[in-house]
Amino acid sequence: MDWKTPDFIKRCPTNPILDTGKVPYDAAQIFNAGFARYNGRYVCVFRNDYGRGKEDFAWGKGKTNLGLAFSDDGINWSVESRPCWDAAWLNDKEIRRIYDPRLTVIDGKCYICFAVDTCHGVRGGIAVTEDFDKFEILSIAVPENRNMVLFPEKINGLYMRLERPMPVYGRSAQFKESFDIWSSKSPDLKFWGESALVLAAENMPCCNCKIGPGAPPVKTPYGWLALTHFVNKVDYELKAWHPGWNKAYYGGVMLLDLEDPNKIIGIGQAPLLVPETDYELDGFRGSVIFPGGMILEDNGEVKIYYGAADTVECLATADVNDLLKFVKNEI
Ligand code: BMA
Repeated sequence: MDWKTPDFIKRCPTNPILDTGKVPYDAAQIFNAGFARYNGRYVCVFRNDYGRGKEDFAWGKGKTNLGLAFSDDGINWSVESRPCWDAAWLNDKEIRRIYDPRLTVIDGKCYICFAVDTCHGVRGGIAVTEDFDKFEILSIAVPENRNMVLFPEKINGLYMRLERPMPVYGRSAQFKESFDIWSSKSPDLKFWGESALVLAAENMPCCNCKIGPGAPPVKTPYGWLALTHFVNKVDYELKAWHPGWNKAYYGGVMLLDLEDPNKIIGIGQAPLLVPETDYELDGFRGSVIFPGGMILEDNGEVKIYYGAADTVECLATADVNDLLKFVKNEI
């Protein structure tokens, strides 16, 4: 597969913008973060895996908490002295780990979607915070579901999320891991319904496995820009600390109808982000790009944040007009 990241995507020259070197507590991998502009600053909540690393790789030893960082420009980050959230603080024996946070600001409050590993399956949670110190959990979906992202405003009177359930029984052997992107709606961010299939994995260009939402969608006059990730399984071992790793993750982008986001009105026919640099190709799981944040600046620059190789956090930028042309296959 010789796809290439399109030329209009510019990787930040100081990538990775966040790595363990910036974290003043136990940290082995910093990745799959959520981003927002909040109260005049950029804020980032990142996944921190610790307790095992490249040298002492062993299943079962690893732990995860969520870290917090602030920035004035969205590029240079300073990490707070302590993690901001940890499943251990919830005092709930069912919940083992929270990870892969996604941030959406709605009416002045910051909402955080996160994956939850529990003793009885993987679930998708939504919490709200105003200070990144106290988090109030609003809902946690039934298993198996994760990769949730919230739209930043109500649409036709209802909140809306994209999500990625993981159905195993209903699919044929050929599509066993072909998980799709769905949506649900809610009057209050607690009760969710009207679930609908938005994009089936087999309809995602360049993908032979599963897909999922990337960053919370961003509004443009032409539709909601929504980043995705998608997976290509290969029949050889990719460079990684994880023995036998064979799934390459790419970033993709689509455009959803403003009034009815279940309707896809444009989708990039090629990957938007292809793992190409050392920090994307080598790490815990090499060849992984996992977009989790997108910020549209007033000058039309779009900041795209992504976890790379499940090890570091990176930034790429693009002009919003190029992204809009890309989803319409005009470039
Ligand atoms: C997914 C999740 C992500 C991870 C990705 C690549 O299934 O576990 O957290 O980044 O795999 O390893």
